Amino acid sequence: MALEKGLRNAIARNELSIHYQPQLDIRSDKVSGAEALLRWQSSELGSVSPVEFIAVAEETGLIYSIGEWVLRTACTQVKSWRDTGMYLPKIAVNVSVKQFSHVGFVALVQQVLEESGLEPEVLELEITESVLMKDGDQAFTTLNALKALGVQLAIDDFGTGYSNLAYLKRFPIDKLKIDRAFISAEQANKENQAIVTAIIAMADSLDMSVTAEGVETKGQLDFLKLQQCDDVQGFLLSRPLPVQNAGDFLLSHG
Ligand code: G
Ligand code: G
Ligand code: NA
Repeated sequence: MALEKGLRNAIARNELSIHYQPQLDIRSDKVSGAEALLRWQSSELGSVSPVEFIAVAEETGLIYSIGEWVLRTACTQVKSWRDTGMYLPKIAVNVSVKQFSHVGFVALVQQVLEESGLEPEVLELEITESVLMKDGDQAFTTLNALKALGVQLAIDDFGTGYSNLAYLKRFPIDKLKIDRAFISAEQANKENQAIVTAIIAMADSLDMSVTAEGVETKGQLDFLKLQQCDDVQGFLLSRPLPVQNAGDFLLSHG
């Protein structure tokens, strides 16, 4: 299969890159972090969406080397930004189900933190609810080991899965990222607004912070501010940016 073959060589051929999407602390109006989003510019297939190739990487096991590359590249880049005085308090890195479940994952995170010199609290790992559902006891052990390293833990795409209050409180989670389906302008309605309000209240009672994804309009931002949402991410602030542009963004928003 062309995709798998191309993906196998993508790292060696320097075809992978990371785009950084800034996040804003609503209260202080300051940059609070960025999410690392993987990009693949294939010599044969052109630009391929992560939605497509992450699935293939999971099936083939290529996710281990690709995930390691993302973690190392993002941590090294952010350490370098911080060392040169650019303000970026946090870098969020996506972790796939398979990557998270791998026995060597915690050791890998520890190794990358040591090698890059990045302060552990600056790294935020984004996992999906399915990670918690797959094997709750294993997830519990791994999440606690990651917390012991000092990293931050976020649940991605929150609201789309099965998580409930009783279930979530068992795990050492620092943040919920509300799925952009609930924020989206096309789906602006009372039901979605009620879900957002409920998620924020729930997170607050569990001492978790909340980031809203996919914020595209001032109206959405105003609503989230009123609901006391902590952070926002979305096209209103910025699209995901190539590394050079992300650096420029940080310089002009520091
Ligand atoms: O930015 P964008 O449309 O391309 O991202 C699409 C999806 O790909 C998102 O759901 C995002 O979480 C996922 N994704 C992007 N980068 C990574 C990555 O480094 N690892 C994993 N596992 N998923 C990623
Ligand atoms: O949370 P996840 O990693 O699944 O989401 C990241 C995805 O969301 C990426 O594909 C990114 O490009 C996309 N994205 C980021 N901000 C916005 C936005 O404001 N609107 C829309 N439609 N997509 C966004
Ligand atoms: Na994500």
